[in-house]
Amino acid sequence: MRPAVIRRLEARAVMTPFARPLVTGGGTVEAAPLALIDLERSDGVSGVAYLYCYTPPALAPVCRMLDAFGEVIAGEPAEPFRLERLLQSKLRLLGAQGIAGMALAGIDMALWDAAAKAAGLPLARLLGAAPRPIPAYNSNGLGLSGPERLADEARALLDGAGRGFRAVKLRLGYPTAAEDLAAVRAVREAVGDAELPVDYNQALSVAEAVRRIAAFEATPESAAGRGLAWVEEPVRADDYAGMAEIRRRTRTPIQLGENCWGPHDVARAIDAGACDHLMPDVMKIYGVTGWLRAAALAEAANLPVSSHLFPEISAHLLAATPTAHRLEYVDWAEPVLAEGLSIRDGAAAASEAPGSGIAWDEAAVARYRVSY
Ligand code: SMN
Ligand code: MG
Repeated sequence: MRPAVIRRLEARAVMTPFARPLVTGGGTVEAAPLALIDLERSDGVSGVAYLYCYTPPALAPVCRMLDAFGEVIAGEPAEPFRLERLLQSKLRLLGAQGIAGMALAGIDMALWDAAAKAAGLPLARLLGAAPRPIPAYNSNGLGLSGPERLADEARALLDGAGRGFRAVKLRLGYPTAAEDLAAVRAVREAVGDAELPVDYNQALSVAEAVRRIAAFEATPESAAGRGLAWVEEPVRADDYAGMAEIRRRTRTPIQLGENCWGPHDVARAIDAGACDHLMPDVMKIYGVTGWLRAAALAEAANLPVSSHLFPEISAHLLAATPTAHRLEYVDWAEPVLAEGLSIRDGAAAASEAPGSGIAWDEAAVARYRVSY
């Protein structure tokens, strides 16, 4: 049988509205800039994937990079490992971070989606695993919005329209430690015994992180076993020595990984003893191919692995991850998806449909499409 080759790549830009605007340190985010990828193979199978571009000005450049890479891979065998090598070689001198690394990852995800569809299998099964329930946390809110609004939002997110979450994530990094503590207290009161991870998005210095984490650890809630599930990115994401220092001086697990570019950054973080938990982002880790390699490193280091964004494909990847821990649930791509990820009793389950769990709602894509 002749191997399928790449026939065509199409990139489309959309801005999908958030059901619940997210207040971050950098302002309120109301829509997600997504680059949609359709990759057509010579055997008629098409793979799809999306990239989350974070900031609207990055959307057009990401789409243009995808178009340019589409020309590089046209006519090549549709083999993810081989094309990862090819695209990495094109980026050797530039560096495979930022827009170029994102495009490489999106192509990899679409290639794996197509491979799973060609095999008639859900991606998890193609990878040698079975779709299974992965405990999820609702990450669709709890930004830096102040204690009054947080309590109501925490209750709503935990219920998650009947999905029965047992965990929600709270963003921290207010100007003062007292405000952080008040936010944690308000949410803890609202969610009872639910699991409560917090995310600093790199806001603190090492010294300030130690002070604030020690203050959480000194609360009666913490003594009563209702401490924080983890503290995510307390300092600059690539300050692995700083993260290791915080780990030596506190007890709460340190989580990082969403800013690791490829398995090599994961290897460096592990080497530095930077974290207790790892949460690769399927985009920045270089797609399914990079995830598999990062998951192997985490297994060897005995680190629990959670996902970052991209819940649909991540449900498949976590099913195939030996130390799988938590799935981060966000609904940001759902406005353009034919179907969202299924979550029952707070656990996500990858679908049994062939592929990576992503199919476009074309009418919605037309509605939210923007030019580039
Ligand atoms: C995050 C991701 C994307 C946008 C805002 C905040 C956060 C997370 O770091 O881990 O969800
Ligand atoms: Mg984070």
